[in-house]
Amino acid sequence: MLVLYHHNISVCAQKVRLALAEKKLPHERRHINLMKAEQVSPDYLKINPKGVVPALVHDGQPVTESTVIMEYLDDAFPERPLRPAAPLARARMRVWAQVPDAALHAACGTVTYAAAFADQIKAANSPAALKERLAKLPDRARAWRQEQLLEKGLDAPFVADAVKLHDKVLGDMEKTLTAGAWLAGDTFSIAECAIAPYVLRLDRLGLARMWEKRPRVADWYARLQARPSWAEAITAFPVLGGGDYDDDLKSKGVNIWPKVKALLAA
Ligand SMILES: N[C@@H](CCC(=O)N[C@@H](CS)C(=O)NCC(=O)O)C(=O)O
Repeated sequence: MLVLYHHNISVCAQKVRLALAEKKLPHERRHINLMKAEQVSPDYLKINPKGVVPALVHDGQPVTESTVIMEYLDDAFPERPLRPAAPLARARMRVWAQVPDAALHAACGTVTYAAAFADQIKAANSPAALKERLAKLPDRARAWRQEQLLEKGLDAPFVADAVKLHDKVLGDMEKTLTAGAWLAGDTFSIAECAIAPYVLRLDRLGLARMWEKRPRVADWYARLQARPSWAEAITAFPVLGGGDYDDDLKSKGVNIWPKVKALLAA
């Protein structure tokens, strides 16, 4: 039996949900409320000692790290493979899959926190509760970044680099997609599952203009959204609101594009 511990709008959980949907693997899901810090509860830390989602439990055995989970699923359930068979295409897939792990994920956290989550977290916690929350995070560098973002929002010193990294990745995608329909070549792969949630996040933050002059990225994103896996893994999991994270900036009329545009130009 497969059990996925996840969160509706977590990019890393979206990666794994896309992989599960593409592979058509039946599974149970347990939602971890990140706003309520359930990810650092003693019970969850036994499953994922890093205190983050997702975690997959397969027949009682936990597997963590979204990229590792996707490859694990492909190893454990070879039907409907998500890795190209040719070694070179597979290597390219892995290079894309490690883009979030190398830096994009932290950059995405930075932009989302600065733009949306910081205010929500501050509204939901007293200063003492905030301090306690940060103290519980196992990753101290992450805790430091969150502290800065809570204090300074989009003016935190590392926000510009985070925005520029997203821009660079979009540029790399545009270039890569001249060679094939998908990031690792001619077939949909783990590379798509790994990168799509980050493009979706920019979209949800009202930053789709970052690819308005990147037609291949726009086309790739549209093709992903047309796949049945998108409905199953993404659209079926709406923003929760009501005491959980809410990244629905667009509907709230918040517009960070002018600030992001200025950061990109600086
Ligand atoms: N490298 C990990 C990163 C996991 C991660 O950072 N997950 C985020 C959600 S996307 C999380 O659980 N954050 C908890 C928090 O904000 O404290 C993976 O790929 O699984």
